[in-house]
Amino acid sequence: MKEYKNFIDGKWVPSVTGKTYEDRNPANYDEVIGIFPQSNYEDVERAVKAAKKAYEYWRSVPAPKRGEILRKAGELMLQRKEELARLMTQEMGKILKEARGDVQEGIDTAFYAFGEGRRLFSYTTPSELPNKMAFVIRQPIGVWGIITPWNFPIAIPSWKIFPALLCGNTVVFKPATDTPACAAKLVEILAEAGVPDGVVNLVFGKGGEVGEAILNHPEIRGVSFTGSSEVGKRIGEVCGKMLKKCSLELGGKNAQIVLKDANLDLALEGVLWGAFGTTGQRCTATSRLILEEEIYEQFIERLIERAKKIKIGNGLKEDTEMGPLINESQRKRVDEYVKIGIKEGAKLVCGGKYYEEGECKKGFFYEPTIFVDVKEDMTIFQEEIFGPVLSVIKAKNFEDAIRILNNSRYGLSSSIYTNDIRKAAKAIEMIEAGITYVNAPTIGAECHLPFGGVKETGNGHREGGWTVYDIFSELKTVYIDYSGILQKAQIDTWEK
Ligand code: UN1
Repeated sequence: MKEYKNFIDGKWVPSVTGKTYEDRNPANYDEVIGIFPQSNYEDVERAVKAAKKAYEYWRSVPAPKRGEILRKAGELMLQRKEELARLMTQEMGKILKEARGDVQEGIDTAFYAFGEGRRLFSYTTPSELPNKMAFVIRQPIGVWGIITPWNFPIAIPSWKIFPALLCGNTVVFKPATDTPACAAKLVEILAEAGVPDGVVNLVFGKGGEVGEAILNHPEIRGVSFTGSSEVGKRIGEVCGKMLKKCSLELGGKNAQIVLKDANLDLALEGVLWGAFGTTGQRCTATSRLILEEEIYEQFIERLIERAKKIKIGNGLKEDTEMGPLINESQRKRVDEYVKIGIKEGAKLVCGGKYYEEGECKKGFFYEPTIFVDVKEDMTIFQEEIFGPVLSVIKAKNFEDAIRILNNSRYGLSSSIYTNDIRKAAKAIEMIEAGITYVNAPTIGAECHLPFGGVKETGNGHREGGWTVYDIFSELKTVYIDYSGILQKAQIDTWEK
């Protein structure tokens, strides 16, 4: 069994604690993927020290050269795409096709970062005084703490770490305890691509120990986190007190609206993919379906029929359509929400229980689950479940559908199916979310567009696109006075 180590200052080193834990396959918990360190604050201390030292050199490397290293990393990821995808499926359960997509999102992000190395644009603007120049440059911030979830174990670390590095920052990376092997592979690739020692440091362990140590470390100047709103609020609080830069990507309760004029076949494919893809474990997953009343009954009937046919199993098999949940505590959590849904009076019409056929007995499988006649005050309508549970609700008309969609404390992704261009445009204007899809499901964000949400989904940042470079850089305003005399802004005029 492979025993993994932390990666600090360019070397694989054991944790000072000597404590370890087993990383297991959620589709078959008899299968151990590897043994990983359970690090503590002392490991973080070493990692920060290395990152701080490396920062002095890395910040001076020209951005296009930093970009070339990331291009190399992207090429290595491309060469090892299949190997990475298989590891991901074994480690966290998503089906192979989706795991390949996850790796592809990392590759796209690497190549996008490579291109950005020759841009990193800022702006120039005229001065109010003659013979004086004014412009803005981007500078790195320092050492970043990167804390990532297990649901996109290559894509999410990539879309944080690559832009951080491109801007000249160094990082201490704490991946989710459920997906350490993918993180190790990613860091291995970065080192192989030529990222200098100390620029990327990887520390395995729990949020309560490693995460807290990163968060509270005075030398860590920024924290980027994707995960639950609960943890995000805690991170925001500490970063606020310590005046650290902080970018948070948190929960979602994404809805798909289907209007009566929509292409219903398309809308059906969309909701199945949005709700049950990645076993519902995406921040962008569709967890609410809002149907206009005229099509309510017929759409539900077709939805149930299709959802019952979804092939559940080990994601390594090419014909599997839905893998397991990430772990037993997550499965229990999903099941508790289902029980609450029943208790509060929603009608369970599909699934709602553990799936334990054949080999699946050994994994954390759960059936695709659908509730209908859901009401807006129900817990399953309001809270993020992070599993294959879809709540269906009836809307009186278009306006009512938008109102229902906006009745949420989250606002990440959203979708509307309609062929009425006026309604589509109005929906784009009125929906409170960071992302709106028209005639496409709530999932499927691309790396070169801003990604993030409103309300309790985040703190106003957008990862992806060039907006992520705003997160990982600081602006410096530069004035060059070549008049040879003392010129006073706001006081002198240009007239002689
Ligand atoms: C997430 O769920 O945390 O749009 C990220 C999507 C993916 C990214 C999801 N490209 O669903």
